[in-house]
Amino acid sequence: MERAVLVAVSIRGDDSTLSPDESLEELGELARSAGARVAGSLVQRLPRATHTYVGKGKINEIMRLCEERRATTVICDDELTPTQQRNLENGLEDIKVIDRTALILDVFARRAQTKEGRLQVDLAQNEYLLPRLAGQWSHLERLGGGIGTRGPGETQIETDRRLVRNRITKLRKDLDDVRRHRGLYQARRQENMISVVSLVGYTNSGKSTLLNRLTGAGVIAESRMFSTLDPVTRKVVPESGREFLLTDTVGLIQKLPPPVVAAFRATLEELSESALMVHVVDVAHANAAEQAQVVDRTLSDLGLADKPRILALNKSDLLETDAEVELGGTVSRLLTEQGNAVMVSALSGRGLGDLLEAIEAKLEATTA
Ligand SMILES: Nc1nc2c(ncn2[C@@H]2O[C@H](COP(=O)(O)OP(=O)(O)OP(=O)(O)O)[C@@H](O)[C@H]2O)c(=O)[nH]1
Ligand SMILES: [Mg+2]
Repeated sequence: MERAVLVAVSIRGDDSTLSPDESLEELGELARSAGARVAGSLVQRLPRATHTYVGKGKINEIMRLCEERRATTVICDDELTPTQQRNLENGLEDIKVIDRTALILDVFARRAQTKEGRLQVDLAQNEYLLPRLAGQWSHLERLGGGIGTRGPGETQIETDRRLVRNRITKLRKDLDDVRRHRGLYQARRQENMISVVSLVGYTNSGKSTLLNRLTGAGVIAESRMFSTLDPVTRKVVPESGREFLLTDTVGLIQKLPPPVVAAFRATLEELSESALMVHVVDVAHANAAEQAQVVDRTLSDLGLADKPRILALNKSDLLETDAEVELGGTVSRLLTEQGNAVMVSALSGRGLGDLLEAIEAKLEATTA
């Protein structure tokens, strides 16, 4: 198992949703989802961003920590610029340097199952790679200008870039084809006039578990991050009331890398075709409120702020056992701030009747 040291910097005045420690905790979960073992971690507060990601002096400290903990990999909690990546790699000698984006892409690559999912991840990986190709050949670029410097190095960069660009074009086209095919299904679905309800939420909040519980669909639900990458749709047949289709979606996360958003944009935008969104929140999570805020913001960015929405406060079974008093504040705030909130537990089944009723009522109101 790969042993990794996690590194985060906190730049004065940045307005991250999570504190550096909370963000590192999440990074640790991501690392474990990618099959790594967290051997140690380190946070540095800096007045401003640097070309080495951390401060110069910190590099030796990271080296020592890696030696002490027998770690071979350093994972940074932000997306590194190509320059930061190169400088950090030079400073850390034999230690592999990975940034948050590369880690998320790695987790995604492990999870993608359908053709569309694999194409999306492949596209995101290539988009991530393109601006970083130059860095890999920088030892030749650094020779400076003049005679003899337009040698094989530069040619190689050009060749590599062209190959990656061609691949990106091809992947975009393949994705379009896959989606057009799915679009046909959607058109048929709309002809049947059956409403589509989509589950949205932070990764690991319990969307797939809820889908399984309500529809008996065998969707993988695990305590790993990003277990769902591919939209799964199943029919829900309530004991009383109308049938509707329920769709699971990829989980969201803070600092979601731009290439990932770009690659998954079309899938996420399909949410606009659903009649209603159920925002699933893990109320038992210490950062439930922050996670809900990240989801709200992402949905707004996708132009979905006005889409009818119900808040499903999931994992309520854990509130009775864990520090309920402490969590109570967040929960009651979420409950009152957002009008349509229902306490549920996908695991125990608690509140699912109420959720179905709320969905029913909202569908009546929006499609009437
Ligand atoms: N205690 C408790 N655990 C739950 C509940 N709902 C889901 N879980 C657990 O939470 C973990 C994540 O559940 P998933 O359904 O995979 O979460 P998801 O939102 O689909 O996650 P991604 O697909 O990764 O975005 C699993 O271990 C579930 O068993 C619940 O109501 N109570
Ligand atoms: Mg899931």
